[in-house]
Amino acid sequence: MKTRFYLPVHLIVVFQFLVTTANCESISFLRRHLQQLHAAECFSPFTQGKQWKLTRGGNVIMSDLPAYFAVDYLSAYDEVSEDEITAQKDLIRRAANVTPSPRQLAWQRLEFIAFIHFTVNTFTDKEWGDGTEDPAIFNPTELDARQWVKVCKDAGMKMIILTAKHHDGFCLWPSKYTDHSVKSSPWRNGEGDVVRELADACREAGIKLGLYLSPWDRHEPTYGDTAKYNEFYKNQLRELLTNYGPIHEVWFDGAKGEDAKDMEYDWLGYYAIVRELQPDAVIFNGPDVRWVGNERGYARQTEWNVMNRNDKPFDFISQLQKDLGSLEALGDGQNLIWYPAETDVSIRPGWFYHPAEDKRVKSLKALLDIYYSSVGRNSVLLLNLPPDRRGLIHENDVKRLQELRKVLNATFNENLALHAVINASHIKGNDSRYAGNKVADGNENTYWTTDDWTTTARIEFDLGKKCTFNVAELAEHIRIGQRVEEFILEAWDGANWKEFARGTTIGYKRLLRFNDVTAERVRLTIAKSRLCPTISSFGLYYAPPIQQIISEK
Ligand code: FUL
Repeated sequence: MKTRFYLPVHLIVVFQFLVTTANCESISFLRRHLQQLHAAECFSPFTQGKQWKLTRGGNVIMSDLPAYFAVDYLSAYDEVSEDEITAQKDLIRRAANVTPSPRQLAWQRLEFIAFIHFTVNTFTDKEWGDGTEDPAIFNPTELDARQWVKVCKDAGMKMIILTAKHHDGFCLWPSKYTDHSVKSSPWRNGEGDVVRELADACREAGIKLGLYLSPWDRHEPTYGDTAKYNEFYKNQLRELLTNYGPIHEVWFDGAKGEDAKDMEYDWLGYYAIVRELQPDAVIFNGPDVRWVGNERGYARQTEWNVMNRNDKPFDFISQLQKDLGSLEALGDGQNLIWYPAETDVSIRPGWFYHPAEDKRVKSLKALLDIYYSSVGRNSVLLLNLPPDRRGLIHENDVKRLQELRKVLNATFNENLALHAVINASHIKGNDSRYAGNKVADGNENTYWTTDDWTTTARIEFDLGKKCTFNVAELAEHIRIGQRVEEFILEAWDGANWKEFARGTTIGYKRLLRFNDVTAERVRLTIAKSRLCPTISSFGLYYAPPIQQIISEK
C-alpha cells in the first residue's frame, strides 16, 4: 500500500532541522527526493546557513529563510511512497558499502604513476605504426632503464607501465612467439630485452612495474583469426606475466583502427591469465580500473568509485559518460562494483617521442592543473614520458618533472591543521575511536565518523594561530566505502563563517585550490553523504607562488 506524504515543505524543513541531530531517516529521504525536484538549495540547512538561524537545539524561523524560499517550497510538494523510500534507502545502503579489493586499494595509494611509450614509432616519428616496420630501425644508442626509473622515482611516481607491445606488434622483449621483436634488431646485438632491463631497474629502486600489451596487433599474421590470435596473444601475456617478477598493473588498450581486421578478443580469457599469474595486478580496462574517459589529464569534479556495471566483459561502464556514480546513474544498483578511474595523459602532445615536440613539453602550470584534477579528484594519474631515440627521457621532460616535484614538495610540506584542536558535531556512538581528531592524526587507518544515518555533520578546527592557506586536502576512509556527496569549507573571519571552497565527492583524495585565506578557525561541513561520512584525513596547506619555488636553487 502506498503511504502518501503530502508534507508542506516548511514542515519538512522544520522536521529536517529538528532531526539533523536525531538521525531521522525518512526525512532525509524526503529531502533526497525533493532534491531531485531541483529544490535542493532549500533543504540544505548548510548551504543556506547564512540566512537561517541554526544553532543547535534552536528553531527555524520562517522570517530567516531566503526570500525565494516560499516560491520554491510550494513547487516542491510531492508524493513519496514507502516502497520508493525503502528501495532508495536500500540502494544507498548498498552503494555506501561497496569497497575496494586489496589490489585496488594498493593501486589507489600509488597516486602518481608513469607510462613509457617506446617502440619502432620512436624511430619512425609515428604515433601508430602499421606493422611493416623493419625491426632493424629499433636501435637506441644509450638506452638506460635506470635513468627512466630514477626520473620517475625522483618525481614521486610509484609504478612504471611499459608498452611491451604497441599496435605495430613490435615486441620489446624476445618473445618466443614472433620474430618481430628486439631479437631481430641490432640493439644489443639482438640479445637485448627492454622489459627485463626495466624490471631489474624497478626492482632495484623499489618501484612497481606494469605492462601494456596491445591486443590490436598490425603485424601478427594470425590477427583476424579469432581462435589463433587469441592463443598467440595469451601466450605472449603468459610470457610477460611469468618471466619478469611481480607485475602490478596490466593495461589492456581498447584501441582498434577502423581498418583493423574483424575478430573477437577473448577478454575473459585474458583476465583469467592475469589473475592466475599475477593475482596482485590490477587490470586496466577490465574488472579493476577504468579509463577516466579522456586523455587530457582531467578526472570529473564528481568522481565516484561505485557504479553499476552492465553484463559486457569489456567496457562494462560507458566510460565517457559524465555521470557514472550518482544515485540516478546507479539505477537499480543490481551490479554495484568498485571501479576507480585512472587518468592517462602524456607530458608531450604525442604518446611517442617526436623531436619536433621537444619544445612542446607541458608547462609546469599545465602539469599542476593535471595533478590537482586527477590525483586531487579521486583518481590515479598515469603520466606518459616517452624515451627518445637514445633510449633516455629527454632533458626537457626531466627538468619539468623536477619542477613539478619541487612545487608539490613545497606545497605539501606542512599540514597547518595537523595540530589543530578539533571538535565534531557528531561522533559515532560518542566513541573516541571515531572522534574528530582522527582526521589529523597522520594515520590513514583511523577516521572520524557519525552514526549510520547521520548524513550531515560538521567538524571545526582551531589552528591555534592565524594561518594562511590556499590548498585543502580531504580523504575518505574508502576501505569501507565512498560516501560524501557534498562538502563545504568555511573560515571564521572574526564575525562570520565565510565559505572559501566546496566540493562534491572526496573518495581516496580530494584537493581543492583557492585564493589565500588567513584564519585561525576553519570548519568542514559534510552537507550530504550516503550513510555516515568517514573522513580519514584533512589538511590545509600553503602553496607558494610557482615562480618563487622554481627560481630557488
Ligand atoms: C590509445 C593508443 O591508441 C595510443 O597510441 C596510446 O597508447 C594510448 C595510451 O592509448 O588507445
